[in-house]
Amino acid sequence: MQTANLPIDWTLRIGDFPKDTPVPPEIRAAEIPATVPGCVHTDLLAQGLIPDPYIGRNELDTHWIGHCDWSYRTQLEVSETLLAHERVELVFDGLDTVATVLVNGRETGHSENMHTRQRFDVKAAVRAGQNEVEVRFASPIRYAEEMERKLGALPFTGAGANPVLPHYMIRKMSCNFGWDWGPQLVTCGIWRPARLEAWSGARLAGVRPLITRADAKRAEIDLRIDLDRTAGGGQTVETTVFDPAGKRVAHAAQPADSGEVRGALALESPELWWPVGYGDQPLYRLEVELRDADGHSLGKREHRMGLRTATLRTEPDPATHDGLGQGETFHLEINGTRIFCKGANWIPDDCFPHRVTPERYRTRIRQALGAHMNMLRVWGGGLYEDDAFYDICDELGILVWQDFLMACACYAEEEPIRSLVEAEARDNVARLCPHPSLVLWNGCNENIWGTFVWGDDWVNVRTEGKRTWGLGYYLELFPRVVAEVDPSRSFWPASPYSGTMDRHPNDNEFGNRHIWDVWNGNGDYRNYLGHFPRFASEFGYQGPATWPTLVRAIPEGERQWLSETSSHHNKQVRGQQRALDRIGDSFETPEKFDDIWYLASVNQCRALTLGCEWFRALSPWCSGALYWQLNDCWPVTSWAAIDGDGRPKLLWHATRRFFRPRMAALLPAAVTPAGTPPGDMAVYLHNDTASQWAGTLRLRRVRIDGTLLEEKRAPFSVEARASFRHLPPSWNGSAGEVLLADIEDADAADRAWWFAGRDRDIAYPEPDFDAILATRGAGQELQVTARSLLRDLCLLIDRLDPHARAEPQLVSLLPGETVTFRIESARSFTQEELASPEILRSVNPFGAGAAGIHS
Ligand code: BMA
Repeated sequence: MQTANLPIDWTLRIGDFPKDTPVPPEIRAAEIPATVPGCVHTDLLAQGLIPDPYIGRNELDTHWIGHCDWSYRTQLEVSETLLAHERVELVFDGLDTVATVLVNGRETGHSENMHTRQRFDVKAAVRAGQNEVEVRFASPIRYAEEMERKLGALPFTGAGANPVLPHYMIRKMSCNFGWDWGPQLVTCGIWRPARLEAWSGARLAGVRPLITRADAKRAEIDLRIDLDRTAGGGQTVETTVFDPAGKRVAHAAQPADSGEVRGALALESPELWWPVGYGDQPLYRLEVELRDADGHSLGKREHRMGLRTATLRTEPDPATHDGLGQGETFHLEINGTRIFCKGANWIPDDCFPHRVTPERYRTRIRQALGAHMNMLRVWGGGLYEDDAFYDICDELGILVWQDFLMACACYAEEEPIRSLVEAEARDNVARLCPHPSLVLWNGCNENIWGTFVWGDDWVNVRTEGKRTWGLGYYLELFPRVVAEVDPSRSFWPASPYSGTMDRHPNDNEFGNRHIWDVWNGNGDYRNYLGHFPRFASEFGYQGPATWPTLVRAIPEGERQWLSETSSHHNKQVRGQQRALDRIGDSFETPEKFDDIWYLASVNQCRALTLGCEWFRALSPWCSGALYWQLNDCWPVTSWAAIDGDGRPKLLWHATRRFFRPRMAALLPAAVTPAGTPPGDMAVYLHNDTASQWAGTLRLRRVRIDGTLLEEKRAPFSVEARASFRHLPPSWNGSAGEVLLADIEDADAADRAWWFAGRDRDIAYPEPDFDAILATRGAGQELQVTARSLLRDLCLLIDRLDPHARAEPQLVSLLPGETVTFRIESARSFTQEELASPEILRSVNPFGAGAAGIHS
């Protein structure tokens, strides 16, 4: 096999566009320097031909781009030796989306799926020396509209506050058309690497190591090797496995006489791969080499393997669960061990995904790890991510739930879509097969649920049966592809889904759930306590981007909560207003932008804290809490924990606590449907470790001025991987009182707080504290000692330096207690700067009387 990479430098030209498209004159005839991998938007941006769509409302001035055709051209030097091969192929790892490929003016390929790798035979078109390669892209918007006319419109949603476009009629990253957290930046381009490959006889097309057994004694690998071949024969494949220390532990050679060569490998006493928190992530190395009859190498592939089994267990409950009913389990087992999945949903990290480098993936996934997550769900309106994403998850022990890319729509099952979908599924299931982190394939995002609850149009599509709407993909095509290509992986038809079409797809007792009627419904986050999912794969609460990110995107004059630009940077319909309403559930709504920003951020943390503490408390009935969403793709107020510039929001800091392996939570006891009497509080202890956790609980009832009213101690003991509820008799707080549960354990000291009543009814004391700045090593520390009770204290250091970080955040203190904020920054701060009311904030000014609101 001989390879020639296509050059990075290309030229971009505009093609056809509808008459009234506002194409700037300087673009109409221009030859624009372009980069591959890349896309039209980033090429225009690099040349200063469009403004940055992430800033202000610039996005609106770029909407014309998606209505135009575009063409990319480059020159490629090809050698005689390369041409001498039997096959010469132009290989694109990603063409976005409706692309026609010409070599020296001759059409050599066409593709209509961004998500599928493409390989075109160009032998007859290429010549020795200089060649011209051109890729013509048709407007994705006009294509999708045309497809919708051809196949007939079906119900779909997703756009949020963006103009509505039929994202469901083209196999392209759906959120590119705008989502309720993302702008509408409909682009096209060669978004992944491209190259020329030449080969003779046979080519290694893919390697699928299926782990069929992995336990302390033995691991078994059903190895499937995919070959492309010409007429000739006589090749062999040679397989070698190296253990994590680099020692060769298995070797086999066999004839390569068909399109799929199968081999069985067995390893004794293997080192097992585990998700983070359950064990290590040893990675074996698999080498597969194809040789011709003379022993010459025809190509070699290397993959890392993690030896583990992964099974989704959906089995009938043997009995009713402590007042929670009887249904079916929905839990993941790795190597036979049940995992409580803690994590979030992943969306494309940039609207232009070629900008997401392996380093950026690593930073983001490390942030998930830092927040004690062990699972990410790659959401169906985005992408099958680059291999680098899964490589990093393999290394760090982050489990991946991967959606097939269908979201918030009914999908036609007719041609040409059907074949495109099948090829896409086959290609990606095969590509991602070697990654141990990938543990579940899921059919779609909300597409079954929609046909039960999103109005007559949706329900009719399902009940009338006149049209296909995608169910065949979720119940037949995808499971069949997974069974054929990678039978070692579990498959589930949808998120949410209850296991059969005879049940409501968002049932408590069966399958997985999306819990949106809190944020989208009556809103008050305390309503999470009324939900009893087996696995919550989505639930979320909005909060703004961090201050520096927001300031970068919203010009100074527009920094009011409901200004046009602030509203533009919240893509949910009435999103900003909704966030204000939600502040109003707990607080008197302030008027100052800064104050709203802070309270909206705190509110998001409180909501997800309560939700996640609660879903953990429901273990083992519940076995997963994946909130919506880990990341953002641009500067926006959204449900994310990490904003569009990659900065951790306060929610990230809150997550670091509520997903801790060992933690305490205070929640109302009267939350099971069977119900204990209302009013009492319970201490929930979560122990997500492999050993029993025992110690003493110190329970206190304190007045808001800090006076101790009651104190008791109780021993506790929580089994490994379990949650435990301690119910102190008639323990509750009346308004103006605070309950505290402290874990007196040197290794896992923790404290849970419960403030009786809503903030607006609590007469918090004026915040009173001493702050001392100290230098520790290369950094600074701020020690704050409370003189009054302080609630949700934050050091908003990135307001002083956009690159600075401080930890911890959201700390509540009793009078006399101290917190030390560790500061990471290239610059030094003064004590006055740090202790100023905009930087060191608590919610105290926003309680009853709301002294801080009008100051
Ligand atoms: C769910 C997701 C996304 C959406 C989010 C917030 O519906 O699957 O489609 O962005 O909620 O509304």
